[in-house]
Amino acid sequence: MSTEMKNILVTGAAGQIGSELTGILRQRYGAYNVVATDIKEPPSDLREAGPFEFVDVTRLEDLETVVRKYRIDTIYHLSAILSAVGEKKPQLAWNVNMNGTAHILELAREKSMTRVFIPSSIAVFGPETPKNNTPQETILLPKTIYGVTKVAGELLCDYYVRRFGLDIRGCRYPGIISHKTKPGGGTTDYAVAIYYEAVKYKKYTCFVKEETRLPMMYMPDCLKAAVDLMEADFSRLVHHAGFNISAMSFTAAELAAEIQKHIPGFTCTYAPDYRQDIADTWPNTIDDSAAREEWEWNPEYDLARMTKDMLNVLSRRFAEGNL
Ligand code: AKB
Repeated sequence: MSTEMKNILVTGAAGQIGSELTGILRQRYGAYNVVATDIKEPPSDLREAGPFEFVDVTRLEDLETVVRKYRIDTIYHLSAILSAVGEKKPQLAWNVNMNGTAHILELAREKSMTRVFIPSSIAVFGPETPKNNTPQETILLPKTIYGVTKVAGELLCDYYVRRFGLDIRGCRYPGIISHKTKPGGGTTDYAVAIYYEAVKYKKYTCFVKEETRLPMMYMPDCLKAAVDLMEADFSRLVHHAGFNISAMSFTAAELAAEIQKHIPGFTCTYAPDYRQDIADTWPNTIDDSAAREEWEWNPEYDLARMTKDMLNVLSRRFAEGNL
């Protein structure tokens, strides 16, 4: 099996992570070697800078066609239904998350692919998991369908590594904060929406309580995790599909207070909804020592640095009439 990543496929390329990771991969590995795919229309920069194909990951034949056409040897599988939408549409979450992952893994096996990245999430944890400094090896009893599919996905990935000798990698992303593409249907989405609303209206109604503390990460670190993990030396990896990774952790009130340092008139009120129940089952902070040891994971952004950057970018776009 080759160890080179030559022809790369990205699923979910129009989503929050995909819309930025595709660009990074194109810079690193060549624009025409990275095929962006999604079920929905991509941003124009993604379509113009390299190949794009419409693919529904629940349809194996869609994936097979693209894999054959571009001789794909590496996949970044980002398509997923997140936690909040998953609770509204559990059958859809099961179909997209489980069948999508199973299709990717089977294609990787059939075509003896070089490497596959399938991200997991802090949603694999549940109320029985230790909440602080959550260990790498711990109780995985999620209460959301999204979490159920992520635990099953991790187990399936590890099975393919053990049983078929494939190279499948993944990390448990916390809430991801970014300014290019808004997240779709997650519990941690308030930590993105608050920045947009602060810049536009100087006020925000948050759908979790002020004392809700969750692990979060800024997009540059999220992208770095995907690239660093995929470029890590396989022989050093003890874990494969479910690396804990951590960058920062804050309560909704701490986030609002950080924004107030830049926008003094900003006010945040709290009106918890069904997403509070999901947030309450997830950890406060994560122990990511395995990722630090096995592939030198090292995040760069904390709450202060991220907030400065988010507000700079969004304020500029607002001033240009572009928000
Ligand atoms: C969600 O909130 O569902 C996601 C996640 C933590 O995986 N952002």
